[in-house]
Amino acid sequence: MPIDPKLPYDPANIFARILRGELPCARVYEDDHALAFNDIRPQAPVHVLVIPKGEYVSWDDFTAKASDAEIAGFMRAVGAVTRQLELDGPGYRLMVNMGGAGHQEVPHLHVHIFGGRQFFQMIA
Ligand code: DGP
Repeated sequence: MPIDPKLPYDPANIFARILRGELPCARVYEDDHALAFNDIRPQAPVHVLVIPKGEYVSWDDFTAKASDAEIAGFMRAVGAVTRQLELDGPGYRLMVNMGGAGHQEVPHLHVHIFGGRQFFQMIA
């Protein structure tokens, strides 16, 4: 069910609970700015989600409200995950779903990293 990206941050959302250690995850990477873990419904041989540690509903919320340091730290973390997984050689795909039309389901910003296979031109 897609979310309404204009709703206030819900601290009970699944990724908030993973961040607080209340729910388990298959952790791939963590630093001061971000946590990365395997997607529970993988759509590629590698399917990792990277989430910021701050409380941001969506990409829109994050880019409007996060500090430059948070944004830089998060972007660097996404890059670090891809290199740790050795995806930088073969290449990979990043995706962010934003709000209802983007079919975002979890109301805490997450970047999808897809890898481990060849991707093709994406239209929808
Ligand atoms: P999106 O549609 O962009 O909001 O993607 C949400 C993703 O989150 C989807 O690929 C499945 C994944 N997901 C949902 N619940 C959980 C969970 O409890 N654990 C993990 N690891 N992934 C989850």
